[in-house]
Amino acid sequence: MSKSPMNRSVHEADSKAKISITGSRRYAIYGGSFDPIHVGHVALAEHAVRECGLDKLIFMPAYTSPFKQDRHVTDGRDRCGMIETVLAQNKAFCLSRYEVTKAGPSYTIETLRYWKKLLGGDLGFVLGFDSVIQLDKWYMGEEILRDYHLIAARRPDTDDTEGMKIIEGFRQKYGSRITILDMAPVDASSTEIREKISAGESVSGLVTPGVEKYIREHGLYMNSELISESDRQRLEEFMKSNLKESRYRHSLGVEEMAVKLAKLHGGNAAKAAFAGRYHDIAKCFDIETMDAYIAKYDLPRELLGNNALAHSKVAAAILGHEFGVSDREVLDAVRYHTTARKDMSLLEEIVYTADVVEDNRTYDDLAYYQDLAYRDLDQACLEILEYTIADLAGKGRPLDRDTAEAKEYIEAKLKQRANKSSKN
Ligand code: DGI
Ligand code: FE
Ligand code: FE
Repeated sequence: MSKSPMNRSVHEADSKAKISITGSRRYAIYGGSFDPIHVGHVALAEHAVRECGLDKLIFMPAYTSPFKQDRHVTDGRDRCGMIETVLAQNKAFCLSRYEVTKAGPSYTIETLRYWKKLLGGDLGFVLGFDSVIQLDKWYMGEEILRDYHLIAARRPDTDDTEGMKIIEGFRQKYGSRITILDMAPVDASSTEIREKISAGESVSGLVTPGVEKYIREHGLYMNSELISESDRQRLEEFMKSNLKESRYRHSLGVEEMAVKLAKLHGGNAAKAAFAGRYHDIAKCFDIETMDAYIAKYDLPRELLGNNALAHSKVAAAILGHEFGVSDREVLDAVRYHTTARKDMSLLEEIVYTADVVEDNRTYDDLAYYQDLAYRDLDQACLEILEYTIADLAGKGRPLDRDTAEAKEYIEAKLKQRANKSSKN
């Protein structure tokens, strides 16, 4: 480790990533795409800090090209945002936006050189065992092997005789300093986590609760077949800037409930999540804005001045026209979430019901309706329709034809079900 006296601060593009450097200290860089950071990353980081006596372990999320075609790309700001939620876990943890803000791919050696110069003296580099034994094939790999303290995570359950020979070779040839960290594999992978979220499955245990909350609040890793990553980001911003806090919370509540109902009743959880999350994006428009959209998208004139009925039609039009959503089922689930309609799909029933029984609702019978929705979705739909129809009548408001027809449809459906089961 360096003996040179150091006392300065490093300011990066983002002032949050300020790292104070005083005295002779041990630092290491831990690079990766962290998309998302998961419990395996955190466990390895903790282990490296402990075993190598690190004063700072710098998470260095890598730049990813926004033009990558093979899969979604998560914005560097979000990958950093997730890492920020785990920093409190260990006082040695810190985050650098050096690579993500460089707006272009970096060679590892460039990052290492930059930080070695900045921090002075010795610098560690955390990576997997499989990567270490390949290092001589990397760009400027010999320099990495010569000048940096390599911290390699090794799974204790694999045969690494060959790997250890290579490492011994590196030690002799380059004088490499390589610390092997034996680590029981933590069963988490970023790919698996992305897939689970996109399928509406839980990732608790695979990421920390803070990361889970971040992912949920930012709508990360939602079904990439429904919307491109850049459209999704714009849509999130659109939703946040157009909804009041309570309506935003309701939307996340509907998403959560729709996923739950989809799982209970065999629906598509990813579509349920998407439609649930964005069903009310037009709910808080003022009359002028709503009417402008009705005109713009040539929606029925009778919706003019009627925000209660217009907001679902306008939301579907906006999702389709402005955010490239083309999935018919999803658009219909949003379009008919207020009125329901005859021949409604399973997804439409799910979103219609979830809207009314999500956890943030406060009416007296919430528990009753939730329980009903879990047990019998058709029956829940029917009872919600009956309640709505009575409520509208009580207030002297006109009943929409779709609502009336939806009630008849569900009644017939329930009758058919009863007939079938009595025959069996
Ligand atoms: O947007 P939310 O508040 O979450 O819920 P929602 O989309 O179901 O909207 C509820 C409003 O819609 C409420 O004011 C009643 C109104 N509504 C529902 N069905 C009908 C209706 N209004 C009329 N005029 N006719 C209907 O059939
Ligand atoms: Fe609504
Ligand atoms: Fe709603």
